[in-house]
Amino acid sequence: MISIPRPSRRHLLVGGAVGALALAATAVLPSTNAMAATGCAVTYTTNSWQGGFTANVTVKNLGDPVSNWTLGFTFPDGGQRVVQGWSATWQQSGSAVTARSVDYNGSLGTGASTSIGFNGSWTGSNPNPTAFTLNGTACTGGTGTPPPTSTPPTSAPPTTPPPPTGTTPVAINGQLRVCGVNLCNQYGKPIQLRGMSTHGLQWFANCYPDASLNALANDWQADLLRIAMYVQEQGYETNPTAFTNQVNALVDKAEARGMYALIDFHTLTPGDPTYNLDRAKTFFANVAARNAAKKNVIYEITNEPNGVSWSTIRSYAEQVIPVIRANDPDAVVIVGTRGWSSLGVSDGGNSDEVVNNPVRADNIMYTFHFYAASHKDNYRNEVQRAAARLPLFVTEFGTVTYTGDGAVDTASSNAWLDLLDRLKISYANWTYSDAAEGSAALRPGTCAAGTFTGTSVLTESGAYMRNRIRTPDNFPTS
Ligand code: IDC
Repeated sequence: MISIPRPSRRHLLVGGAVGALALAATAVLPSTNAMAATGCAVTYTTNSWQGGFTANVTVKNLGDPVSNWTLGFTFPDGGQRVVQGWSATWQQSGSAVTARSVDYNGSLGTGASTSIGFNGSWTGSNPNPTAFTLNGTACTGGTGTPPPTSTPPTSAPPTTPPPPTGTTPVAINGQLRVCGVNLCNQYGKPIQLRGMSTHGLQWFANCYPDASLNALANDWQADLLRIAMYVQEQGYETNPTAFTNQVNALVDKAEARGMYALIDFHTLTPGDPTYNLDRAKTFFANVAARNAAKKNVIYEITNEPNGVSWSTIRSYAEQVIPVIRANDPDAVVIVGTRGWSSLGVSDGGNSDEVVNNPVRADNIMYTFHFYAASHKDNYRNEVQRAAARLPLFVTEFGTVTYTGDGAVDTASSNAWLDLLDRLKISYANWTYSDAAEGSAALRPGTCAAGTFTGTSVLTESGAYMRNRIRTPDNFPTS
């Protein structure tokens, strides 16, 4: 390698990468080699379908270390739009797109790379952009000129998380985030979480002592506990502090057993989530601040909107999500959909309304619910169609009818769960409780008796679900 005299080295360090890049661009550095001293290399790959695409972008810093950065590029076709991004703050103005670094990937040492991406839409054609800038300077790729070894980067490059130290779902997968249409683990790999939902905490608090959660984590091998906190029906609205505490206690119990905790703001009647907007803001500000440091928490901001338009649900989401983000910036948030979280199907609609008018926030997923004996092929077909375009999470489903009662529909339940397994869509089954109804996993009287392990305490639905959930997860770590 030709050694390049760098008279302003001190200045370069003070100025950081922007200074270095600016100097390179104005040809202060001598020789043709200096012109090759580019600051960054970008790879941009897409997976495209009619009207939509996922873009994965890798940014490699070839200049001096940066502590925050902005990537810029221009879409070649005026019909291309960023719909939902991740791992950066995405903005689009006309055809110009910027992605600003977020906390965890803002520090990029020399030679370090980070991956970001987005889901987009297109109308005319969908060519990839070819020119990129990092902090305003063109990324011309290539190998660049590394800094002298005597001046090491001032901050370490972001590290790949070390191998897991435990075997629980949270120990392996760590902090989750949405990537493309999937839920991804700390290694950036798509995963599926399988678990159970509580029944209403106001009625079934005695179903969730330590012994019950031990059985769920160890005997059932569940990945996930959904904590169903009704807002009406003698729920949260009657005693916000007590219900908030009850939810937090269950978050801790799930965490202690390495399970994810899905905090469900269980609105049902009335179906318009904005009826509970102020309560939602108060509740989520509290639980998000209190649980911000935990890796096992996922927020479900409204259970089953009904009798209300998608635009109203979307507006609710865009008011509640910022409250969560302000307190817990990196957690996944799940947004209910029209028609009892049926993606609109139970109201005669479909997922196009969400795809065409997505919630303007990143790291979010959308809810789909079904009851296997009531909801069959037309719902399954829509889920399959939507899953290519939207990150979906089945936060609640039953093996029985939508009333929560009746017999297990084994054929439909199999068809559903096979589909969700294939698409890696996470799910929670209604309910891990001993309610006297077909959807409950535990036989009536189990919770009072206090023994939860094995199959003798299970209903038909419980035995079916335990078998499905107990099969190995094989979470990918590389
Ligand atoms: C049901 C319970 C039942 C309770 C009823 C009203 O199983 O014991 O009396 O709620 O609170 C949903 C809802 C969920 C329902 C469930 C079954 O999210 O709250 O639980 N269901 O009807 N959506 C579709 C079905």
